[in-house]
Amino acid sequence: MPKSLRLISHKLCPYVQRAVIVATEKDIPFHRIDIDLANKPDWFLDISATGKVPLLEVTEHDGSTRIIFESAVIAEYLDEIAGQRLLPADPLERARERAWVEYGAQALADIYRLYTAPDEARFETERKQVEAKLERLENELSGPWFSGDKFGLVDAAFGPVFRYLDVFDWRLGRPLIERPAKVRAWSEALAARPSVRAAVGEDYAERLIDFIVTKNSYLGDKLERHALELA
Ligand SMILES: N[C@@H](CCC(=O)N[C@@H](CS)C(=O)NCC(=O)O)C(=O)O
Repeated sequence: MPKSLRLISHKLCPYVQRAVIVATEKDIPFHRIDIDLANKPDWFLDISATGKVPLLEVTEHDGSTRIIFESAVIAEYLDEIAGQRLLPADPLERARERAWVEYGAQALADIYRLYTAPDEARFETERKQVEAKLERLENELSGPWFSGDKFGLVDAAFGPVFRYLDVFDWRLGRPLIERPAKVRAWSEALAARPSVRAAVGEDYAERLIDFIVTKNSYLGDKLERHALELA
């Protein structure tokens, strides 16, 4: 284990959540620093190759530091430095899980397009795209976790995906996208998992809705109007 870890983060970033979930699952201590991505600090730009979070700053016992970026890479690094591996030992199983972690990143990109879609037609196209992704997952899922009895990196990757959908459903008071049965059970298990819950602050849902409302999108408008109706 290195001497210390600093995770450069953002309060809403789903990719940050992946790293936090893995560190929590593995009982790895780390210090989280949330930055403002709309006003990135110079010290962050100096150490970041891509200008994106998460960044993991690793300080070794000799005082040297290294910066690791890309959430999937950070998650695997965290998996390797402590405790029992979340990634399976078998190379083919490992490859399969890495591929589904990437599928999770594609689902996040779909959800970004969904909540920024400017009009109903685009929104509907994006909604169908997310729906199709969930249907495909239904056939791959073992349950209770993605690969069976053991929580793994694919589970960590999908915690933030379902968190988005849970917030939308909660605010709208109905499912925005119907989840197939196994996917529904999986997403409920993820929502109850302590590591997944602890990856965001108490005010995450409100903060996310406020952020989406600033996008002036079709969904942002719906979320805002619903909030006004509830008030
Ligand atoms: N592929 C990257 C994606 C990270 C990413 O897109 N982070 C967003 C926040 S959720 C970011 O830092 N955006 C700032 C920017 O692009 O300027 C990963 O998996 O770590």
